[in-house]
Amino acid sequence: MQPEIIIGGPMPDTVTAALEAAFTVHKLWQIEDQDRFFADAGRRVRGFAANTLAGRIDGALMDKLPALEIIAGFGVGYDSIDAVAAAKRGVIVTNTPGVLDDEVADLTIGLLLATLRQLPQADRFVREGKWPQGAFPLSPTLRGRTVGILGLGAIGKAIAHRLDAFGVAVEYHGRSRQAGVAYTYHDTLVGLAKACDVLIAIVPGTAETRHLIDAEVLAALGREGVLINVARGSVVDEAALITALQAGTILAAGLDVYEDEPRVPAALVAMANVVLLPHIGSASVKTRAAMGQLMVDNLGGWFADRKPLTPVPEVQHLV
Ligand code: NAP
Ligand code: 8YV
Repeated sequence: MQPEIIIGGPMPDTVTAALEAAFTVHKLWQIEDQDRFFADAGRRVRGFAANTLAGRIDGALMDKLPALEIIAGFGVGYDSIDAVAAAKRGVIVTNTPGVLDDEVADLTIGLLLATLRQLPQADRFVREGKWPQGAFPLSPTLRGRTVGILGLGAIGKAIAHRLDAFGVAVEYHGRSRQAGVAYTYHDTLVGLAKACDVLIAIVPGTAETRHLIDAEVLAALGREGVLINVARGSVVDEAALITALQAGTILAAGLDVYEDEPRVPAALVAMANVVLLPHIGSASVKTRAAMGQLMVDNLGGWFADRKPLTPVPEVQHLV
């Protein structure tokens, strides 16, 4: 008998098909009477394929699934899964590190250039037929800037590597100095923000990183400063960001993530100096397929011989 699993939210068709081929699948968002489901079929569910963007998986939900053994996340960030609650219940949590680093780094560079050179605004200018009336205004530039990276982990390093080719200085802040990199390390985020005029956030969304980028950090970034957030919305105090953008305390922002996705504050939508993306850092067909395959392999590895490929740190002692 195939193990029974829940899929927490819609995933690419190929990923859903791979899950359906290997497991007996329940699609949580399609179940009308969830109380009845949890009292009946839910008691047989051994695995959970978790879409990061489809709601939080907390201890209360785990308690409704007494046979649950593994929660396999579809993404590297697992802030939507309470991994500590899972570990307490002996439930494995896995994520999909590594297979999306280059894709997210590419997107970050694209968002940075789009924000500085105002590419979406220029596109709108052409489409709205404004070009015959005069040239598009001159934009800010990446030239001569110093880029600060908050979180020089796997993706942060891939971003830094790309920035090397652009000939700009890279500095960073994180919990600790990274071995084997020549970039200047700052032991405070305010110190990094003072030293740079672009700040890229690519840390996990945790209690410790919540609102790390606040009014003080934005003020330190300065009037020519540009914020790029491809981490999690929670890392930035969005109200402070809106105030800073409106007051001209910083120059511009490029955002892929928000505090209350998929809701984006109207104040951000109204601003001309902000580029807004709908959380698409890893969202190419190829990379989402690779993430999906790793998630399926984590589930398969666990059910075959209790060997998931990429368990998250909080549960590694369970493997
Ligand atoms: P990673 O390799 O684990 O790197 C994370 C980095 O953040 C590490 O250098 C870590 O420091 C640092 N960090 C962690 N907590 C910190 C804290 N409290 N203060 C300062 N620095 C801290 O993770 P990754 O694969 O690069 O991914 C990073 C995050 O990007 C994910 O968790 C996810 O939230 C986000 N992400 C977003 C998208 C998107 O679509 N926009 C796509 C993928 C990932 P240490 O070296 O000391 O551990
Ligand atoms: C995905 C992400 O949007 O990997 C992450 O942490 O944020 C993205 O790759 C998300 O995981 C889709 O579920």
